[in-house]
Amino acid sequence: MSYTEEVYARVVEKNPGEAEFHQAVKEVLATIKPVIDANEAEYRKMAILERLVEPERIVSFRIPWVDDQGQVQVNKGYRVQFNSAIGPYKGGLRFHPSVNQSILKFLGFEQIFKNSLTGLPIGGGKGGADFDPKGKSDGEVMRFCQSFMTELSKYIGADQDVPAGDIGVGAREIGFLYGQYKRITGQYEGVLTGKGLTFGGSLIRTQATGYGLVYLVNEMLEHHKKPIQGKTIVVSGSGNVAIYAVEKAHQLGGKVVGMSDSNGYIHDPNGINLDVVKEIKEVRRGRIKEYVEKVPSATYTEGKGIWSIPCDIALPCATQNELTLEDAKQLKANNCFCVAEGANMPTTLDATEFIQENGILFLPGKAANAGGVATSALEMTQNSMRLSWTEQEVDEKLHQIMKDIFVKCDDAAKRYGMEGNYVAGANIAGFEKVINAMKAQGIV
Ligand code: NDP
Ligand code: 2IT
Repeated sequence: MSYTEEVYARVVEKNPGEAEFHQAVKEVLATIKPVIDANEAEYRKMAILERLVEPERIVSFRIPWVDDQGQVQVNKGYRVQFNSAIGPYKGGLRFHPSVNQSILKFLGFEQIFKNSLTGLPIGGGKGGADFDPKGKSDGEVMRFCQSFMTELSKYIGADQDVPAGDIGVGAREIGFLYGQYKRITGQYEGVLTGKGLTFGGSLIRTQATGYGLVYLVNEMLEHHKKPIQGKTIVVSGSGNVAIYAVEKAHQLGGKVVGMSDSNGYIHDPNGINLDVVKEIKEVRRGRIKEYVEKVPSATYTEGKGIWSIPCDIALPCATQNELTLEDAKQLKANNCFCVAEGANMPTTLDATEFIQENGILFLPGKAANAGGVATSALEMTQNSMRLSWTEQEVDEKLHQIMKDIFVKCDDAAKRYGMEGNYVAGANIAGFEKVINAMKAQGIV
């Protein structure tokens, strides 16, 4: 058995039941194998891979809070501090009923390589809770966030671990979390990113993941001489990442015809009216099906199936494993030529394989959604300098970072004879920097 296969087998054995974590490790180890094989004796002796797949620390904790009826509720919270070789732990917090240790470990593991690719000094981490913000009052969300932060505050800090948003954690939650951190510690510091603009947030952070995704898609398509203008696009989800992916796609001349939420999807052949989506989702926290009440040209379908809408470009921006092999076959049958992951690991492994084998251009989430965390790192920089850059400055920096990420992925793939395989390129380029830093810092 090769070193990568041995380590993968051990990960499965030592982390039973953690299917998402196994999946993320499997993909990375399979694609960095040529790098490992070239340095096998040294890496084995230093147990490089064994250290890479083991989080530096995981904390899990009880979160008691009182709901609007006076009933005490208890949730479970976590922070996975995966790897600090290149900077303080950095990564989002997810509040969703499905949250468990496996999901947060997969997300934390992915974050190591993503953050490395940004070129900025940030390590990998992720956290969250099995709390469902849906249907909760603002008061309930605030009390939950305060209880969550009361415990989490012991483990984070501006130079230690800097959380941000993810599914179910947006500006409202970050505000409540920040207020409680400040109250407990007395520190007005850049300990969270995605903050409001009046208390240390960065312009463009809200838009950054979606914008960055489309910047990278555009970069790749220009490289392959297939401009985004006039292309039909489907974007799953209708949260933070999806909304700003649609906005940037429209600005660059694409036409988005489908969006979704966990209940179903809309198809609007005239092109999605994003103002209507924003009003439903950002203002009223409503459901995507309400779109058809405002826009008669659109149809709503309950359940899964968004990938059956014919498109040139598919941008999964909702959640892990939402695009399956069957979906990939459907996309291929409809002549889709590009899939780029706005979400983390939205494409199953067999679907990714099918997509790549069938000549569909594919950008993995580690590269494609890195604009969010990159802009978070720019927020950290501004907080440390105690100043705020303009919208244009941040947007230009984001755009340049995404261009650089494309070059890194493209170069790394070429170096190992896998031109056009951006999954391998992203994993190898991300891995090389982290390993270099780990080796230099001794056995830690
Ligand atoms: P939001 O909470 O803003 O939106 C999530 C969207 O995905 C909603 O439309 C939601 O529908 C849908 N969704 C969530 N879970 C499921 C599910 N199990 N099945 C079907 N649909 C689902 O989150 P974000 O937009 O921030 O995050 C989306 C993805 O992007 C995640 O994978 C996240 O990890 C990733 N990401 C986010 C970044 C960020 O900066 N926010 C940065 C990089 C990656 P519903 O409302 O019905 O639940
Ligand atoms: O998955 C991700 O990269 C995020 N949710 C954003 C993390 C961050 O620290 O901005």
